Amino acid sequence: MIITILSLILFNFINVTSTFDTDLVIESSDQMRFNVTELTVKSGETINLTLVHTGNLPKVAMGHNWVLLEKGTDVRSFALSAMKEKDNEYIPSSNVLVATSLIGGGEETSITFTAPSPGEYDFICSFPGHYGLMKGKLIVE
Ligand code: CU1
Repeated sequence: MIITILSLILFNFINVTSTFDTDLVIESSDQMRFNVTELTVKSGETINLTLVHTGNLPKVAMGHNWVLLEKGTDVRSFALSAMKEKDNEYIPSSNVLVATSLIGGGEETSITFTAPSPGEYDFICSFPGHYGLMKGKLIVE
């Protein structure tokens, strides 16, 4: 009985300590879209974000990533500079808070980060030509 109780306590402890504050799953597709355009989190939370590519097209033709930009970033000029960063999976060295790897159809990738200070942040896919359709807001409360 005592062992059962102890193992339950231990199990719950392990369970709690290995869980993120917030798990977010974002789908992306061959139609060049994210399935969400607005996400809300709380400042300081640990976020585990998974980007899923539900399509079939390869990364070179329909690659997707999820890039969270610093507050106040000019999205259009950022996306134009990202186009030149092919060797770095289209991630420029400035204005990026967090970015996933670039993935193709059938793949998924995850990142863990701490939600920044309260405010609104733009997120995009920085693959050339995608930011016009693949964009949204992360709202941090
Ligand atoms: Cu994309």
